[in-house]
Amino acid sequence: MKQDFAGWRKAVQAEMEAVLLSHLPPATEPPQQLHQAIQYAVLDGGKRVRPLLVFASGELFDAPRDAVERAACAVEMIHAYSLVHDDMPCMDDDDLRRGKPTVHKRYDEATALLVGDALQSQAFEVLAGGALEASRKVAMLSCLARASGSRGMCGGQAIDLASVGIALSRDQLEQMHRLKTGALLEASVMLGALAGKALQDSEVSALHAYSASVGLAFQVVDDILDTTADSATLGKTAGKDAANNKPTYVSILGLDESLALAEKLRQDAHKALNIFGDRAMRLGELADLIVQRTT
Ligand code: GRG
Repeated sequence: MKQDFAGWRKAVQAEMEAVLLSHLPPATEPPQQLHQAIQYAVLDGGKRVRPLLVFASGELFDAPRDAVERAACAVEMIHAYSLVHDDMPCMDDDDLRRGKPTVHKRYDEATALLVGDALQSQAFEVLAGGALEASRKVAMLSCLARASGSRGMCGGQAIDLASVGIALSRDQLEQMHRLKTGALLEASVMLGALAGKALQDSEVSALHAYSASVGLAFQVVDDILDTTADSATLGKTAGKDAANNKPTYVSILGLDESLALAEKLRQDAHKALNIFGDRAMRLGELADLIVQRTT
């Protein structure tokens, strides 16, 4: 019998904690402060949504466990680096992340910069390792590089920084989020699949449609939680978007329409998975989690 979703999620999260630790330099290795700060940024925190997506699509395509773990580590390392840099004074200037002081507050700004830089390199080193055939690794490296660069997450962040106080249209807001948040979530789904058996074009299209819906849903829900939840629950400063005069789904559509949009995107994600039948159950459950989450 299949494990229930809560049990599966807990098991993957626990596995990720151990695997991330094994792929990070020991905190005792010089330069100790940098290595301690890297572990502080990555371990013991976060929902691990991206690794869960990698595991779910890896299981759907029968990918070897080591390749799934490596891909999940790589994407979580890129995500952790982005949070460390995003929190710095030159960007969002935040004191709280994952319920703890941000890296530049706990250590210092130079360390935070280096933590992000080192995590980005470490992500690609982990992805390049392991026993998977070279052509698959190249496809996966290229997928993650594209998703995290200026045509993906970094590009989205640049648009975000330039949009403070500006009235973005709904289309412009969507484009920003597709890059800033959606690109890495989509890469998570694709990396799990690329680590497994060869994909048919129809399967690639279905995964793209699924990821586009969950990627956007993730951000719509993030905007909703920013206005409805408190900092203690979120583990990060709530209400920042409004305080910083940043356009959000809630500011453009209002709360009720944003909730309805998140629900529509959840249903779209499920529809995209139809071609896989029951085998895509975990990806379906993750779409539900992404929309129904409270943190
Ligand atoms: C600095 C290059 C660079 C990029 C930063 C992702 C990002 C781009 C900034 C994060 C700012 C932010 C709060 C974006 C909203 C969506 C988001 C990525 C939230 C954080 O992700 P979660 O909720 O975090 O998955 P945890 O801590 O659970 O891993």
